[in-house]
Amino acid sequence: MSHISFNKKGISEEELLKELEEFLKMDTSFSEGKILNSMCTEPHPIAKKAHALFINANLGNPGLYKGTAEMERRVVSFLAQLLHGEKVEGHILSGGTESNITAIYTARNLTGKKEVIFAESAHFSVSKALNFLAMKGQVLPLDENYLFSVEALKEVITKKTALVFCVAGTTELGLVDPVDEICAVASDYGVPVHVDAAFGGFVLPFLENEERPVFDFRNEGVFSISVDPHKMGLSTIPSGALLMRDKRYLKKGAVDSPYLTHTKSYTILGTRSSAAVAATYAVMRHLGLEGYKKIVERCMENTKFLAEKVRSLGYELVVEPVTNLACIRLKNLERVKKRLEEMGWKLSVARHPPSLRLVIMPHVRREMLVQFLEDFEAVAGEFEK
Ligand code: 0PR
Repeated sequence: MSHISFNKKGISEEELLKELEEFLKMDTSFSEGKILNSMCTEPHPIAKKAHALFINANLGNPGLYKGTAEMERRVVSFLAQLLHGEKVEGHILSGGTESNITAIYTARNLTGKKEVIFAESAHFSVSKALNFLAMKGQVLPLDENYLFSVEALKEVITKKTALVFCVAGTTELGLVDPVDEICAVASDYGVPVHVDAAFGGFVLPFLENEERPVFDFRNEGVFSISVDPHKMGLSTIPSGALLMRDKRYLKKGAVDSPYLTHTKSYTILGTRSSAAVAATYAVMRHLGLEGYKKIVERCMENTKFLAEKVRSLGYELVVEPVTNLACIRLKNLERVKKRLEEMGWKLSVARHPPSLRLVIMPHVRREMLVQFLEDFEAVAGEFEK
């Protein structure tokens, strides 16, 4: 880490801005950065404006920020409508990690039980939650389609299970677990189901595909859903949301906060950066359902374009993309990735199964993909053939 002394006198704004410019150059920009490994994207300009306007807001003390608190209620209501749970309640949190931890915490408090069942494809925030909460995990292997295995669930679920955790839009492959079948099994044991739609929550509602399992509150067994406006919702960071079917569930984790304007605190964080709540409200109001649909459609067209081209070059995808994510099987995965990274591409790999993972977010333009495909053809041609 570089050492720089904390000067006695401050530096001028001009000098400081120059310094900041340098730091900005060191960061990767969405517009020029060849970023194919991020589930976040360039926030919508309206989100950035709203964020700046509400930079002081702190929903840790909502009585002082009544306007921001009202925006939070409205965002929760928009998300509830999007996910077909008109009466559900929730909070805007810092992202998928906090939402998942809160969901697991609430399930533990509600059931008094300690075991969470999840599949290998679940995001690593589940492991953090289990660790913090001193709970136990039952990790299921994936089925032959890389999905949560309902058969494996039947083998391990008992009345002692606190929660079944599944995903709509998995981090690695972008797949949707069979939430309806999972709910059917869980309900036989009276076990609640959490759906992590941190990524898929702003994608799946805008896709027309009758065959896809219904992942949202239309399934009676779905207890809670995580959905992140700071991913495909085009809001600013930090913006996640946790929705719960029943208000009573939300109260389960509440503690007294006697000296605040509201005397119960429901969220893990106390002081909460709430500018992103304003940003989420702004972008959702501004884009509306149709605006999001267009953005998601463009991402899906680009994903399909990429998939077809990759296949025409003679390579195989792990699965047909369900959301805007494509993974390519490669024999020399690490070598191909390294060489492409040397060419400036920002890439990641999936582990289940090992493959080159490409996330086609709104900042990924067609021209960027064409350029990537050219580089990929050359590099893979060298290492794979
Ligand atoms: N649930 C799912 C399904 C996720 O994919 C993620 C994050 C989370 C929960 C956790 O969300 P937060 O990171 O908001 O707490 N998925 C990406 C990942 O960890 C996030 C990401 C975003 C990674 C931008 C890289 C990046 O540049 O891989």
